[in-house]
Amino acid sequence: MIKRYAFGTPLTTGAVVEQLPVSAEAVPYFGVSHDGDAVSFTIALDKDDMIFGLGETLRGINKRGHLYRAWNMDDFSHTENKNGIYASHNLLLFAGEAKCFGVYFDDPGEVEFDLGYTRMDTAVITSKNGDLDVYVIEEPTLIDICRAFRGLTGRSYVPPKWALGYIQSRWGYASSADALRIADEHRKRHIPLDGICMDIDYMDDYMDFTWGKSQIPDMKALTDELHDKHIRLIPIIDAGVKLKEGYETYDVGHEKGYFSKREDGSDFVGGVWPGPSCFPDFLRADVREWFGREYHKLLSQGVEGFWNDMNEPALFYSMEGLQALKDAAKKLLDEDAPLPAFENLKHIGGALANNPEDYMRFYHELDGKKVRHDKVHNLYGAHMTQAAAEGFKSCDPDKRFLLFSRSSFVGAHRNGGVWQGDNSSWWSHILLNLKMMPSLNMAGFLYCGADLGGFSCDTTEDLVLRWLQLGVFTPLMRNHSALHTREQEAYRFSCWEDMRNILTVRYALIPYLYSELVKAALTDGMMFRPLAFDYAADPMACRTEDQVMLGDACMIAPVYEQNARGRHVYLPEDMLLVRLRSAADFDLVKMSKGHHWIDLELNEMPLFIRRGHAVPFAAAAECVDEIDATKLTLLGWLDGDTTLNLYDDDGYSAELDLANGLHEIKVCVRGGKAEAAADGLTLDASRLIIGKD
Ligand code: MIG
Repeated sequence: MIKRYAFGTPLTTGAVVEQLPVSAEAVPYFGVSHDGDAVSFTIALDKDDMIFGLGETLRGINKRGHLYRAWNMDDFSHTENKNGIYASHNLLLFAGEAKCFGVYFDDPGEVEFDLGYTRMDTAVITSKNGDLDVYVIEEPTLIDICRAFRGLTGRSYVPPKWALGYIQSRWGYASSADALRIADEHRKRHIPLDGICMDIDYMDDYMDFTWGKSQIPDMKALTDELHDKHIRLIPIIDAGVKLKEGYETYDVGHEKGYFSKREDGSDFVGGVWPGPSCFPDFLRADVREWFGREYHKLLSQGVEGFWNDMNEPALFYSMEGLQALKDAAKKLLDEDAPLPAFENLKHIGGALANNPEDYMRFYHELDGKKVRHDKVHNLYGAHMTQAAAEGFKSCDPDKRFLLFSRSSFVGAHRNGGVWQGDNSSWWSHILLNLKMMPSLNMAGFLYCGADLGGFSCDTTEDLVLRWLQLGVFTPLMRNHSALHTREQEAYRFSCWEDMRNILTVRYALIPYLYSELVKAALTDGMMFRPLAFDYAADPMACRTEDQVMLGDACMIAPVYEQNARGRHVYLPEDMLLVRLRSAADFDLVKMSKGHHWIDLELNEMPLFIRRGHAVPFAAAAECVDEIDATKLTLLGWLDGDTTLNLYDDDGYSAELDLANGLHEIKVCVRGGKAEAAADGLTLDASRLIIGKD
């Protein structure tokens, strides 16, 4: 059951698809207090209460004990002290002896979540503007709460099936030659690959929807050539549009008044990669329609997927900020006492990017009214995602396209996926990647993943290999790194064959992963779940955060420490350990509920299958197109008969509907023999362990 409570004058955020009447009662669970415009919601916490949610944020799955802030921000250093990163997913789930409910704060502006930070026994959520809807969700279990939340906010985006393949990316890939070389280096070693991302340097002078003709003389020829190799090109699009007369996107945007404006009606100009740039007012439907159609310029060249970046929006500087910096520099040059002037210059320089004051310098139009940017700041990226998705639809309504964004808000999960932004090549960030997956799923984002191998800093071979062993399970499986860092394509390393072998596991699992992704979308379910969601009565499971549930049948527990040759796992029930070296090389170990040490050499990764469940495994393939989903091996530890439902379709039709293209294959196992209720499917049950012992 969901109830809506309104405070101030709520703005339309686009998060919710079902309009509920406003309840006349007082909001339950929370004490409400006002301070100027701000409104706070306070709740006492019992000693063992847990708090889940907040989607894409740092730190643990259980969010209790820290201060978080919904304020989308381009932050490339994901350290423990940070209160927020690129997204605002204002959903909380309270779980404890006397609590089991969810609450969603539908507020497009700044919201602070003090979750037992100021006082360990109290949570206080504060909306700075005080204009918001609060939805309280009461259901018997945490999974049901998330399901009800998705009923409220709409069905999750599902990418084309090829987007579950391995994607290679790097800041610096700029030309046809780069893309073809990457393709070739993978193909010649039989390292699987389905996509190559192009970063900002492919553009002509960082102008969206253009490409440098010297780097890419013929875009269509490039996408065709890659397509023949079953590889897709995935270009980046940034939020800022270069201010340059004669550049079509700018000229049209300027003439039609599509850019966000200052108080005086002139275009707001901020500095990003292209230099002085304008920012489309994505909150307006006509602007989204126009910007969405701009994507056709690349779609018509054979592009089928994009990543949208810098859409918090990131601002390197404003014209005012730049002027202040210049003045401070001049002062330093002119003055005799360099120290204070230098400190001042440093301070101004440090505050130049993403400065809160700059977000008060421009306006949007929302519901026909002028709103200052900071009041709706967290919507910008989500509305850019919507613009792109609408553009894909206006190009080809029958086709699914790949889209993932850096910034997001609840609602964007209907139109695209997200990547987890600029992580670092640190071991702790494998764990961060893992912990963020279920939290993102709670908020509705199913297609997600982190930069495998780490974005900033120089990586190491073993870090890439261990990280790929987690990436095998994340729907977005992309190796990405920053300019000037150590190159980290799989083929660069002495252990590249181990990396290739691990990638074969991914392709073997794609029928299962795709099926679970589709199932989660169709049933408003979660593909990744904290153990606390599945084993709420098991206190050990509730406190385990370095293992997560994956789909109906599996649990994953990656190694995330350098030089470790295994790890501790807690099994909340009997499970089959599949210790994998490749799609064809693995061993099966029956394990009982409880604590275990699992040996895992550097080239080995674990997958746990719940007793009584089976997982389909395909033969190794080098691209998604070549996966043979008609011949599946079943892995599992079965006591008796079991049934598994596999969802499949052509992988690119827009219709995601059981009555239309999508089909469910029922696989029944009876007395060790597998039968499929589908023509042309061959099942090999020789890897099933049947028996009660
Ligand atoms: O200011 O396009 O998160 O993935 O490689 C950095 C360059 C801009 C940030 C993205 C990152 C991308 C980078 N971008």
